[in-house]
Formats: sequence, C-alpha cells, structure tokens
Amino acid sequence: MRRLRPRARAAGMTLSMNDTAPSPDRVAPLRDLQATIAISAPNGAEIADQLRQLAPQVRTRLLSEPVDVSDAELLITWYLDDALRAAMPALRLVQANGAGVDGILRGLQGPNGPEAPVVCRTVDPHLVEGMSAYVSWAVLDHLKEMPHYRAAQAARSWAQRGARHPAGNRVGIAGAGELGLASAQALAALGFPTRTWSRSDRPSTDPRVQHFAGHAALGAFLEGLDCLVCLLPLTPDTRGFLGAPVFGALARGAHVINVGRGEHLMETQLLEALDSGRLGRATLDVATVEPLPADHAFWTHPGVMLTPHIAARAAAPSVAGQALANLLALREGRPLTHRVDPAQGY
Ligand code: NDP
Ligand code: OXD
Repeated sequence: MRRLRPRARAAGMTLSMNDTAPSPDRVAPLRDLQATIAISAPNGAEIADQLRQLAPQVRTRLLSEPVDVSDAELLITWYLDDALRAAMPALRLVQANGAGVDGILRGLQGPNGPEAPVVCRTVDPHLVEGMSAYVSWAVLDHLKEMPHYRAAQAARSWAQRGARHPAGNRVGIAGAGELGLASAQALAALGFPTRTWSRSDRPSTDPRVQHFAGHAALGAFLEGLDCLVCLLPLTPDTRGFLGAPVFGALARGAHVINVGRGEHLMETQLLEALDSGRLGRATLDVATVEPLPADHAFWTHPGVMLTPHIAARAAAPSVAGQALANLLALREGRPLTHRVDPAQGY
C-alpha cells in the first residue's frame, strides 16, 4: 500500500510509524512547548484536550468562544478567511483538522508575502479506514440493491431479485491519494474490477487495481464504469468534474459517489442524468452548501442517497499530534509533515 507522498515523507522525525501521534521518545520536547493555539473545529474541545495532554504548557483557544487570539501561532481549522487572519497577526502555521485544505487555501488567495502562514493537512489511519468503509458500504449498498430491499421490507414483501456480483461491476476512483488508494484496495479485495485515476503515473502498488494517469487517460479510465467515486481534492482543475461529459462516459445506469467536495458536482446535471436514466443512483456525502438547504431537491430525489459529510473524520489525537509536531518543526527549521503546496492546491 502506498504510504506517504514524497513531499510528506520528507518530514520524518516527530511522528510515530502509524502516523497518528508523536512517538514516546518525541513527547519530551512537547512537555516544555509554550504556544497559543487557536482551534475552529466541530470537535475542537476534544482536540484542545489532546493538545494539553501532549503539551501541558500550551494555551488553547476555541474560536467558538469570545477569545483573544492575537498571539496565536498555530490555528487548527478547516477554513480561513480575512477576518481570522486579521485577528491572528502572529499566525505562522495552519493545520487542517482533516485531509482537505480547500477551505483554508481559499483564505490565502490573493497576494501573500513571506509572512503567509504555512499550511499542513492531517493524514490519519482512522480517516483512511473510515473512508474505505464508507466507500465500500456505498458501492455494496447499490450492488446488492438495498434501496429495493429496504422498501420491500417496509411493505412486508418477499421481493427477490437476481444476484449481482462484484466481478461484473467496474468501479473507478478519481483521486488516488491517501483515501482513494485505500478505498480502491478495499474494493479490489471485495472482488470489484477496480481502476484509479490521478494526475501522476506511479508503479502499481496493487496488481488488482489498474491505474490511469493524466487528462489524456481520463476517457479510458471512465469508459464503461458501473460506479465512479470522486475522491479528488477541490482545486480549480477539479471543480465541476462530476458533470454531463463524465456521466456520459459511464455505463448507462451507473452509480456516482461523491465524497470529495460539493463543488466537484454539477448538481443540475446530476439531477438531469438521474431523471433520464443515464445514471441510476448518486450517493452524496458532501454538498455545495452545507448544511444542505431544506428545500434542496436532493433531500427527496429517489435516486439520491444523502449523508451529512460523515464519510470519515480525522481522530483528535492525530490532529493534535501532527499539529504540535509541525509547530515544533517550524520553530526548529525542519521540514513539516504533510505540508501543502498552495500553488498545487492540495
Ligand atoms: P490526497 O492529496 O492524498 O490525494 C489527492 C489525489 O487526487 C491524488 O492522487 C492526486 O494526484 C489527485 N488529483 C489532484 N488533482 C487532480 C487532477 N486535476 N486530476 C487528477 N487527479 C488529481 O488527498 P486525500 O486522498 O487525503 O483526500 C482527498 C479528498 O477527500 C480531500 O481533499 C477532501 O476533499 C476529501 N475528503 C472528504 C471527507 C469526507 O468525509 N467526505 C473526509 C476526508 C477527505 P497525484 O497522486 O498525481 O498527486
Ligand atoms: C476532510 C473532511 O477533508 O472531513 O477531512 O472532509
């Protein structure tokens, strides 16, 4: 299994092999670490707790409360804007409390001098396992026609349908990063003919998974897929990826699963494709506007299975451990772990 990209591997040092929290021999420098850390995350209190356990001297500030963060050096968050940056003139490091950094990079658009904070993301085995489980569930739920059987049970109807097997269902995963590769391997292990697609070519890490690289190979990757999973990061290149041209290349009645970002999906084109039968089902964990507005068509469309951005979440100990290790590395002039290249967008 591919572990870390070269840009991530460079950091080495402060994290344990399973990449969740600092290893015991590295905890010592954290005990004396002094810093103010601002946190904006749904599980912010849990992350603050973990930070204080690892580095008892740090001052944690939850942005859900009225707090002074003018001396905050580190911000743990999923988004950034001008107001936040203005409130934190001492900010040097932004640690994403998850895998995606689009909401943070949006706040760094425009001219940024050398004083712009460094951005890192969290790579976490719990997140990887959670995403593989979600993607496997979504693919199997459709393959095994569970919407039909849930309705049949509600109607007390013993309504058997013919068997459908993984081997006859080609699944493609757009995005072959930490989450895409692990999800592909999980599906291949279940017997699905599995493909991945990403920008760069790479040696095969799993003979059961066929990899396609670059825009020129997109057509071959999509051709005849029965299920397409979007696990791309949101960048100017990937925005709107899930639209009519892509849907048209899939097998008729295909299943589309979006676990990337809402803005990957052209919502009206999806509804048209479902209504015409071009697509058979969509499983959506993310939406352009979250929470999804109450009057949105996705809530009631029979072809849409909706979940509220719960596919996977990084564990608080991983977020806290990686944030502290990166702060220490930044202060000591060492390479950071999972540092994001703002120009690349992920
Ligand atoms: P990674 O950065 O590890 O992987 C991103 C992959 O996308 C890489 O394979 C990369 O290619 C590929 N890619 C990027 N741009 C393009 C492009 N223009 N064309 C083709 N391929 C491209 O990200 P993760 O796997 O960790 O996470 C992916 C996304 O999943 C996150 O950005 C986030 O949006 C989403 N996510 C959703 C969650 C949820 O609960 N719904 C939870 C966590 C994450 P290459 O390998 O060549 O660099
Ligand atoms: C993430 C997410 O990017 O939760 O980690 O979407």
